[in-house]
Amino acid sequence: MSRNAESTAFRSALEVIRAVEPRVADAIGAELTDQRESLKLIASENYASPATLLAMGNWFSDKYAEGTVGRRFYAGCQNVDTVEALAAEHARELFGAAHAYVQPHSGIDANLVAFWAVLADRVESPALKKAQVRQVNDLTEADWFALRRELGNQRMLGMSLDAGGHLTHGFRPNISGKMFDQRSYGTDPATGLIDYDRVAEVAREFKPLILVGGYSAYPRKVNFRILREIADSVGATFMVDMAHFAGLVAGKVFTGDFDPVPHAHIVTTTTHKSLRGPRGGMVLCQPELADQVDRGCPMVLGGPLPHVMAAKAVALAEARRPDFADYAQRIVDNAQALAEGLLRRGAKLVTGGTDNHLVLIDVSGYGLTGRQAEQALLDSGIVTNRNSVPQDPNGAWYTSGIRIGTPALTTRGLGTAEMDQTAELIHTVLTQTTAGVNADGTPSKAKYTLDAGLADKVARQATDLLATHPLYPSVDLG
Ligand code: DSN
Repeated sequence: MSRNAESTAFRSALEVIRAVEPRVADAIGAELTDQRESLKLIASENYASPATLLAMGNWFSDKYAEGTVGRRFYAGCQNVDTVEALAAEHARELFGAAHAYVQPHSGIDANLVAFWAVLADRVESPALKKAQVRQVNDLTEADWFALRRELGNQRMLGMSLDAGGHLTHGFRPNISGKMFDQRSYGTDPATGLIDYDRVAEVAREFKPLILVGGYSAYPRKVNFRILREIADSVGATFMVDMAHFAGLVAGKVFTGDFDPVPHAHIVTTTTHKSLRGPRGGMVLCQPELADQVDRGCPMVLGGPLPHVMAAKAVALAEARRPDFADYAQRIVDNAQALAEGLLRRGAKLVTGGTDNHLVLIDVSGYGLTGRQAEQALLDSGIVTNRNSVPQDPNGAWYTSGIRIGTPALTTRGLGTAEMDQTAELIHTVLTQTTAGVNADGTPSKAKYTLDAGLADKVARQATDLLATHPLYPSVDLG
């Protein structure tokens, strides 16, 4: 594909949009400028390819396609069938999965599909069988009432939020916490690592229906073979949410015990993080859960988004190319170089380093909360997000951590030498930021002081660092 064709495609699209609502065209253009000029270290973000982006902007968006390939509730879905089948085929081949469901609109949706597939398989199906009926509509009122109570009375065991687990793994502010009786496993306070013996102990006591593996802020590999053994020992279904590290699985950086697909009954992911696809979700599963997973829409999902499934097919085809494995390895090399650069400069890192795409800095070592550090870094052109650390004294809003990740900068082509320079910029900002005080003299968790001249200087250095690695070099908006 010539650079010229990509430039023309985006320029023409903006021209068409500008004729209707110029402020939207301006905002799209401004977003490209902002992304080009900032050091994007948000661990869950990336830059999708022009082909992936363009696959989303078309008339597939106009089509309703409830159902699955070849079994739709609407006529005229032959082209949607083509892209959905392609996306699923690429996903199965890429991950070595028996079944792939590519309709979820997000990671939360993918997890909901998975939870309800397991509930249907483990709770609903046995109830239907016992009542000798084929579907829920055939149950008596009394049996339906009993089944609803049973569905709402199940247990889930997942990683605790402050150890790096995710809100959708059974925490109360999320629907999963209202659906399940939830318990958490944390990490060893001395090492910050998952203590598998402790997970086994909690599983034995709690006897969950679902054991969830996976994280959004744990900087280490997880041994999924051991978690599967624990799940089997208590009769739990083993689910893994690999949203953060799907790219590392796709790129064969995580193999054997660290690849969740051969070990889990069901695996969920987003497609836009390290996997570098469009914003969306996906479920992979063993054959016995396939029928239930395919009921995701209308069970918990609104109509599928065919334009996004088209983009998933494009991005998954890209991830099957040999150069994706090289990309995935560079993500980890960069994260490790960033971690080493920070450690050398005196930063305190959760678990003391990283095996994956992310690094969690405990900014209490700088006398700051996560919120103060996040804002000071943002003032300096460095985009990160605050995150809890294990046993965080500052809670989930202010936090004591900054989570940084390398998938996006690696896509831009930055390497380990630039990661060391990035560590220097982060260290400079965090050592020069001072926590503020409230009007009553108490320490503030939000206010901070950072010399504006220094912030500008770091922002310029960040832009210089990025200058040799232009973002979307093929796209010139003129
Ligand atoms: N928003 C994603 C993240 O940042 O980890 C998942 O919740």
